Amino acid sequence: MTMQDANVAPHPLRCGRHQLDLSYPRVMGILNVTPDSFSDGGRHNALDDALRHAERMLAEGAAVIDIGGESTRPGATPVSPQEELDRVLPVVERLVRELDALVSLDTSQPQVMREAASLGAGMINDVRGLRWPGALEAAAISGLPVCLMHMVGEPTDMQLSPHYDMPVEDAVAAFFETRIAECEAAGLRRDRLVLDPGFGFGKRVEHNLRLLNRMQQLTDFGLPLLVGMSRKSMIGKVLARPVEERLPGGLALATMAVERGARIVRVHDVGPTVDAVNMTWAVLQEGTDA
Ligand code: 7PJ
Repeated sequence: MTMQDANVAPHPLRCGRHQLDLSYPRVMGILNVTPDSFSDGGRHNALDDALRHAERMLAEGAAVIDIGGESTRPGATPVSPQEELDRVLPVVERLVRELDALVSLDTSQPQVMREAASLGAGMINDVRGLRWPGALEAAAISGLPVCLMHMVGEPTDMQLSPHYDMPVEDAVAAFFETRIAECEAAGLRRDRLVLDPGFGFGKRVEHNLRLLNRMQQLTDFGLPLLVGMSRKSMIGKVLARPVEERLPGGLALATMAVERGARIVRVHDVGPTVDAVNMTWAVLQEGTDA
């Protein structure tokens, strides 16, 4: 496959009242509303802070705001469904009403999916790929697009001893193959799916590097690819940088992901990533009529 093949424009995603044009790579801004979210240090817990932070990310060019109320950092303790609802729903409601933002929900809980959808959220982002009981049904009924992420294990144990019996990119592709079929069988149409290899979820640094390098083969599914590597430990491990010094590494990874076909890049640092992605895209489009 050539670079150009990976850049064939996928269909626009219908995200409730919004359309997400994926004919070029877009940036998704991360809005954590967890007390222990490692990258924001809990500073965005208050509703007003969250709103202001989202507003800034939108101004910097984020196409989507991804709200997460469950910490999925390695070793994190699970939150109760009620706690997650309490954290997340007021933020969804205000982002939709006051900013008319395209909101994505980073959740595995069917109840959160249902209530967020009824408040006007436009996308579901499930790191567990709709594997929790009731999640597949809730997502199917919502009518919203869903990001299916690959993860081995659970956040509590996934980084203890990640191991694959086959090349990691093949394991990820096999997971997508099965999961896409199961989604379709449950009435969730293929054209509502977005795929994410799940960097850092049950993967050693070698797995992450290999997966990124070979990610282009995942474009064979003909579905948009989303990647999340912002500030992750793969950068920390390669460069020996603490979390607040991982932006340059993250921009390099975002660039490589776009070159390999990613159409949504999920990051904390929206402004710098928008520039990196747009610059990469300009080079990739050189010589085409687009
Ligand atoms: C990801 C995510 C990711 C998708 C998180 C963090 C940990 N959702 N949620 N992909 N990571 N789709 O942001 O460091 O990689 S939470």
